[in-house]
Amino acid sequence: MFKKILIANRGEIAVRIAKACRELNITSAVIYSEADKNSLHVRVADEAYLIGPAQASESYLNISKIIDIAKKIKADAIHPGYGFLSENAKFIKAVRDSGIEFIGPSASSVDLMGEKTAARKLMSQNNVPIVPGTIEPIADIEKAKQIASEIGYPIMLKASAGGGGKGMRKVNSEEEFSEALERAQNESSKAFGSADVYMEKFVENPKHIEVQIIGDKHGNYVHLFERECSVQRRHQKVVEEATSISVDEVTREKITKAGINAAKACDYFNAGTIEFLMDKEKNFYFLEMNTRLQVEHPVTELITGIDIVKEQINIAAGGKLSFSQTDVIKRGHAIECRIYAEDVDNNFAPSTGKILHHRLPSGPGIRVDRGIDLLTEVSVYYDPLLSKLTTYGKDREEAIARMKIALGAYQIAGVVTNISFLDWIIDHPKFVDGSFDINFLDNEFMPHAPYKWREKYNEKYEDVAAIIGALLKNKDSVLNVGKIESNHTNKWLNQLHE
Ligand code: MV4
Repeated sequence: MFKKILIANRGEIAVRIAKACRELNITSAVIYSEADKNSLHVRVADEAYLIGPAQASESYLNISKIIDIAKKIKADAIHPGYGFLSENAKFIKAVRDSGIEFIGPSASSVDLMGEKTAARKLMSQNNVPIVPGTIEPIADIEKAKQIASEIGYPIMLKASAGGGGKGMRKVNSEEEFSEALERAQNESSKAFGSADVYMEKFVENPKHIEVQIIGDKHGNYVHLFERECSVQRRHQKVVEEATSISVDEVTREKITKAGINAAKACDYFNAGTIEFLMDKEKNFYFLEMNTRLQVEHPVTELITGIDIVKEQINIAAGGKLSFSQTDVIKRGHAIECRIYAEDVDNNFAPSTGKILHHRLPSGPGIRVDRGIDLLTEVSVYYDPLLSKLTTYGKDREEAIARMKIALGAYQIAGVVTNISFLDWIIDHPKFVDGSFDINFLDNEFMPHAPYKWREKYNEKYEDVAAIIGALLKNKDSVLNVGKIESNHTNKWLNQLHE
């Protein structure tokens, strides 16, 4: 087993990985930028090394500096977390070439899955359903129009080198096709350095369902069921669940099998995720594979009892999966809410500042994965994810009930957060009955309409804030506030600190 792991990341995921290291008796080391001196990952890890200025290119994305530090401190392995360099095949090669293990898949798996047409081709050959469309990039416009009319409009044009929603274009009719293709190719070549574009049938109002798999270096594969990730905004997930209320047992059997097939097809080792679109008839289609640990892994951990990060480390060290498929039992339901530093009322603009007050919810079935601590600076340089609030229950109703309590009790002062927005989602009839799809937030959340959600949510919380404010006029410490069940005291707490 490794003696020391360098965590090449920041925020909540760096904290999460450091905790796995501690359990495994592995020394954890982190890098941090000048903007992150007071970040929680620096406080939690056994060792912390300043890497450079705030700009990610000078710090968390700087391959040679990261490898230099890893060598200097004699780290056996590097864990990349998610984002940053986690799916960078050049980085993976550079790490392994310098004699350090990369806690993740082979560079070739990452390369293969990064090229979307190659991935579609491989999946279609390995019993993984893909969205009907082309396998090769579009070369001949007349032939492409022919194919489009056969699969039927609307269709989607997607960049072969794209992904995650970047470089996509919907085409509604043949009249739009030529111009749309030209634009898609232009954009793709500017954004990704490749003009290759392919075509898929447009799937109407689907759900985003993804399958968690883990493979080791000995050819063993397991799945850890699916996650429901349809509640998202501009390709940023907001609420995730394990499992999905819309996946029945028959579909679960099929989609998890497809996930395993996908992993085997690219000789994958490490934890990985296969994304699917699922339509109203429960047909599902491969979208892409994420070759990394994902933000939403806690919901899967809670329903299976498996520590995905510890498994990743064990697998990278050459170990076999510590369990087999028959050991994986789904129990209960879990929901994750992403707490972002953003101002929902101001078109979700990022909110920056210093964390002045931070009170965590607690109680049965409540887990918080956080990257912030008192006095942590939330800057413009990085993702605005502050923490992840995950609740577990014996069933979905219990997980929802606990989420409502936990959101109400969560207090953060110093930055504006999306907590009341999350509360609105969890309370929404379409969330509760499971009828939501990927268009849920676009269709239901209308900040410029009659502010329905604000009347109900913000005003309620402003009342609470006023009461707390009155109670605190005697300048008691914020730590002795007593019974606060609402995060919406935040406005008031900010004033107190000023
Ligand atoms: C689609 C689609 C509809 N039809 N492909 C967006 C992210 C990228 N991974 C794929 N995406 C989509 N591909 C076809 N053929 C709709 C989306 C899509 C979406 C998918 C998952 C989650 C949220 C989404 C939001 C808008 C569009």
